[in-house]
Amino acid sequence: MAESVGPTTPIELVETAYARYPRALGDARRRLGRPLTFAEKILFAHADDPSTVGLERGADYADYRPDRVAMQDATAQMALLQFMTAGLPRVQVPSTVHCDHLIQARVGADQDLASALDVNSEVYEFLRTVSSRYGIGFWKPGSGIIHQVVLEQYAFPGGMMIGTDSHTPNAGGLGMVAIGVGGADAVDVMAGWPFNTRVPKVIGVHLRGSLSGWAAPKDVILKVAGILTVKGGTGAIIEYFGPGTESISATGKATICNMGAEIGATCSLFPYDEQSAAYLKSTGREALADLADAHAAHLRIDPEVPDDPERFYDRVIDIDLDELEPHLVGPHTPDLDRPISEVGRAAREEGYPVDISYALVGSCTNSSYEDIGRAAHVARQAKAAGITVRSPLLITPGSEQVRATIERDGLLDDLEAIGATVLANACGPCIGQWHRDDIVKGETNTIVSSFNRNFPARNDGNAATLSFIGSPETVTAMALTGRLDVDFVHEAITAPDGTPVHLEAPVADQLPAKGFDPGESGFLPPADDPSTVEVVVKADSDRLELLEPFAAWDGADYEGLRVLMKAVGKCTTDHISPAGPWLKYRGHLTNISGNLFIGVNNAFSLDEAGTGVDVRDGSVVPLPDLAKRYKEDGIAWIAIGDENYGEGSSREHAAMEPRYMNGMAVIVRSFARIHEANLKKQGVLALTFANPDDYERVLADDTVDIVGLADLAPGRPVTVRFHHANGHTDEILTTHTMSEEHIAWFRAGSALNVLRGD
Ligand code: MIC
Ligand code: SF4
Repeated sequence: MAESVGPTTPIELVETAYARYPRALGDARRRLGRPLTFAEKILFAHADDPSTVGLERGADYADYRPDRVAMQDATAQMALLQFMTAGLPRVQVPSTVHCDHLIQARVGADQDLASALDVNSEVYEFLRTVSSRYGIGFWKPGSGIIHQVVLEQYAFPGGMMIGTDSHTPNAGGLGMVAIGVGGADAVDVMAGWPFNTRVPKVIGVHLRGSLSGWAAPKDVILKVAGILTVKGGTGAIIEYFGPGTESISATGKATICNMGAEIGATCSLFPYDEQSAAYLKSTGREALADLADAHAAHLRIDPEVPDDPERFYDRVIDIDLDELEPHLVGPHTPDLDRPISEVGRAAREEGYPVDISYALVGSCTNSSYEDIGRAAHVARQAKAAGITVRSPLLITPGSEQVRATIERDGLLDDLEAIGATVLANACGPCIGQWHRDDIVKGETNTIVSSFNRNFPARNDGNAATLSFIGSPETVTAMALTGRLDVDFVHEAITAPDGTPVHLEAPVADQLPAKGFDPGESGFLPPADDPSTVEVVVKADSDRLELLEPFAAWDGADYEGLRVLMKAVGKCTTDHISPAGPWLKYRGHLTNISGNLFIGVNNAFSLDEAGTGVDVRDGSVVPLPDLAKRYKEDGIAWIAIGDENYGEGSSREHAAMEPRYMNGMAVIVRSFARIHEANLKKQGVLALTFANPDDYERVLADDTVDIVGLADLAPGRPVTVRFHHANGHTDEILTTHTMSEEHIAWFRAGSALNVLRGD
């Protein structure tokens, strides 16, 4: 029987989790024969069996028992459509759904929310009823972005959760191993199965000194992103330690953990400290703070670790917070980082438009009370000097609790006084839910935001928009100057009357002195009697579609496959299955497959992104149409990817769509973690070139055989034959990360088929 789901984590759940620690850590110390990092403590305490769980980081697969599952509306639809087919009466682990992605930013909070409720009513009704029916807690639209709500209500130090969103690691700011996964992983856990993943590596980031001046928590992660790059954290937990951690608020720590997703990290983690306790108390969880205090030794690294960090971590990075400058990253990738003082020169050299067309503060990453407070301090200074924004400034509060509190404390007034517009408590422009009509598609322009991702076309659907990311205070200051090339940290900015104004470094309370105002409650508990709830999926709906199981493998090698496309360079999930206008089809596999690969730069038809060549007649057509043609004609195909293929989102649509459209394998130079897992879950072969240069051998008109499939085994390479049109064949070795269990998914057609016993 599942535990109850309420608007916050019950203390009993935390007590149960902590009760596992002494024995599990005993096992861990005995088996490893050394002191432990904090990540290891949480992992062992959540291992299905700590006495036998695999030890080899980056190699062994292990089963874990997360304490919670969280889903957001855009991914919950597919996750719950899959869960429904499992035929279970209710979820086995406390789970919640959060409605945040489907609200479009157009005019401002109230109107935008009202129109979202109207436009998405069918989907919200589905999510509400399916939650009610299966014992899942439901957070209504307008209650906030999943990760802020989780931090405020559900996260607890030393806990473990999974969430169907790549920024789930936000909860690491409160000392939780919180991992972003695809919906199929969430289905396993909700069905009572363990969460199976590779034992992560652990990267230690030693923070010295303390943050001051314009340097914000955001700048810590921007700096780390610059060091590790977008794939440097793949397969690793990034664990922060050292005295510098204590100078960062819990929400600031969450910002850092949140954006660890941008460097591919499995999750990021801060130790439990006084800041965590203060945040728990301020958000009404005093008893939890007391309980964590009583278990504090379990909720941080062992004291021996900092003396010899190289012994415990796979890699150690050292950052002196005293020397940290504010940074800006971008465009187009979150690891292209520069201190503010160098942005002007870069803009001149690279030809970035210096006028900023929009400045945006908020998102799950940076919308805390402290974030808005620091932005508001900049705004107050501007107002006093008679300065208003030169670039339009949009603010998205992270949760209803933050919104109500910043309104009560006058911080929203401060921002509105310089011309800011406040949007709904939702993802909005961060995920392309932005109705922007000041530019035409294709127009190059510069925007700055405090969000976490800046892939092409992400915010406004325009691949020519150059998107840069900085802290909320940096973005607010830039809205005032309206330019990329003003170093507001070191130089004066100009008031309308020509007076030079030196902006002081922002200061703000980390937590509201008067406590949080919860605002309007957005939580709906599940039904006491599930039989009273009807879940409706209309047969003719264009938003929702019941799933048909994928066919099982027929036991034969794959022969005569076509190469649908070969992605060149960055190919994120936003390239594979973009969000924005397509979010509306997240519950309808047939319809969303209409966006398959439309952002991809295909080596075979580089003139226009998202197109491919029909090898039968040489015509160049949009990739989703090509996939459809091939599927209708019974032609199976593969897709080829470059480095870090599938970077970004957890959306499993990026794996289900290829599968649904007859894609049999994806062969790449390297994968991003969640996407690779999603492909395997859906029965697609996820293969990596043993020799990355073999990528070059793949040609548009090849036919492809994947052989030896009956002998698939963990660690055994798979042979792929590329028959070129000139009669020559290249036999290429690929590797994979399939365990026996993953091979069983492949054979059955998908992990879901195994779960259902098909
Ligand atoms: C994102 O930030 O890209 C998203 C939208 O939140 C995704 C989830 C999705 O695509 O629904 C993520 O980060 O996982
Ligand atoms: Fe929403 Fe953006 Fe956060 Fe994704 S990154 S959860 S779209 S606010």
